Amino acid sequence: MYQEATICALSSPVGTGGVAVIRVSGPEAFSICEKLIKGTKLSALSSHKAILRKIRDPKNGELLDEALVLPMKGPGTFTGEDTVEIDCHGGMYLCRRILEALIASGCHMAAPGEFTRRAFMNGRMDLTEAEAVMDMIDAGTRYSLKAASSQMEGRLFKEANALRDGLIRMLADIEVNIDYPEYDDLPEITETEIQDKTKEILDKVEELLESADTGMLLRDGLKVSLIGLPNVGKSSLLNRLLKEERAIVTDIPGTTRDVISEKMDLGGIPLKLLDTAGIRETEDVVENIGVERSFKAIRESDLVLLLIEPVAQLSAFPGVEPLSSDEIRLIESEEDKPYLILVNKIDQLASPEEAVSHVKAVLSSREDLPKPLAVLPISAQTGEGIDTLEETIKEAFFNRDLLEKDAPMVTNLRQKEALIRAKEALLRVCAGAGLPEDLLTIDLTEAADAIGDLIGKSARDDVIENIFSRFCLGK
Ligand SMILES: Nc1nc2c(ncn2[C@@H]2O[C@H](COP(=O)(O)OP(=O)(O)OP(=O)(O)O)[C@@H](O)[C@H]2O)c(=O)[nH]1
Ligand SMILES: [Mg+2]
Repeated sequence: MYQEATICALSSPVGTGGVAVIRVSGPEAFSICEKLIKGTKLSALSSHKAILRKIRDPKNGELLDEALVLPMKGPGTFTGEDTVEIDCHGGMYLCRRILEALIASGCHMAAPGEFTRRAFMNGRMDLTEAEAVMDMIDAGTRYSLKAASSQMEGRLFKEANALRDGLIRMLADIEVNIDYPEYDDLPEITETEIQDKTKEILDKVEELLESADTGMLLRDGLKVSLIGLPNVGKSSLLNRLLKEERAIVTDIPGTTRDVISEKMDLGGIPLKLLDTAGIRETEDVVENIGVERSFKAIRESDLVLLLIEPVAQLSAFPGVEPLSSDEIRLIESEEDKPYLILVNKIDQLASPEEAVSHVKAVLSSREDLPKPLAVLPISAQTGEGIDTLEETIKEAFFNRDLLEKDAPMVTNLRQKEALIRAKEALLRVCAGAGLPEDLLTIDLTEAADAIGDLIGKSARDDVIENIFSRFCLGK
């Protein structure tokens, strides 16, 4: 078992509250806490049962608080170590005094994430489960929490671990054939079996990778910027989506000067909305900085909503273009960024469909322009078309099947990169069909290592162990 110094930390949020939780973990957890509750032998009490005790400063016996003390014997604890939780009153000064008393008695202040790191080191959880602990705490919407809690339950771990076991078994089979040809009672793995098995594992790795886009967006939120010329209704749309008057709306062009960023829960999915300054040439220094920031917001977002304000009854003005030259330039600046065109203020239009089809006609006549995901008519003022907008975003970025079923999901870049490494190695094995088996083992080992990295296990020792577990070499 991995053992270190005994650590302590405030596990509830910093600030004043009814109750605060101080956590102590490590080999000395019981004996250190006993110094603050003189006369109680924690190791003699039943584990996982709270007791009410007076907490005193061991230095001078000063009464600090009366608190619930919960001794938990390792390894059946979060960290795997002996742990004591002190549920004290939630005063900031009081908590500081208790922590100081613990430190004076031999504790170290825990580093960020240290309890979870210890849980991992002590084999209480794998790396993906450890990562999920933080994601669960940060989750702000239904599906974000669902993704984190299913990872915490070990869904991704179990799947990845099974794939890695498959690779290790195959490696062991190959090495047995190579190293001990004289043991002809051992099963031989054929080249076709290697290829079939590799393909099967590759399919599963690819399936996991397909979940990464949705999984990572659920964790980080989809960044959506609201872009357009001044006065088209960007801030009105922000307010409409948030269902609150967050941004200032006026009929004066150039109202929004800075980027306003707000989180939004879109039916269980996290979005990060960025309302920006309307884009135009201007002499105003402040507004110019705002415009620069709008372009930065475009570059940083996952999706751009380009709002346009159509001219009423366009057909009555044959010479008027539905998209201004500035708007065309904005579309050009999207490059390969996914974007939607929102024809706003349709409450003022006799025929919103006509406006939409005009915009579509312009876009299809311009081969050089990047195509939007859709052109949607909306009214930020009345709310018309907002449901369709929300559905369109969900459909385009989140895999509905993944959201609903409890499939394992990749939720961060580290996990994704490990799987990409595994995929590349497996593709090399497939491409190397016909090569001698010992050459294939290099890439199979790389794939097993990569999946091992995903869950925090190293491959080599296990391959050896697996070989030894099959037969005794001294025979
Ligand atoms: N009729 C109608 N008016 C709207 C609609 N959306 C916005 N407006 C009006 O258009 C004007 C500009 O709205 P804003 O939301 O401030 O526009 P903006 O794009 O944020 O403008 P800047 O911040 O200046 O770039 C305000 O008078 C709004 O009330 C709409 O759907 N219908
Ligand atoms: Mg605005």
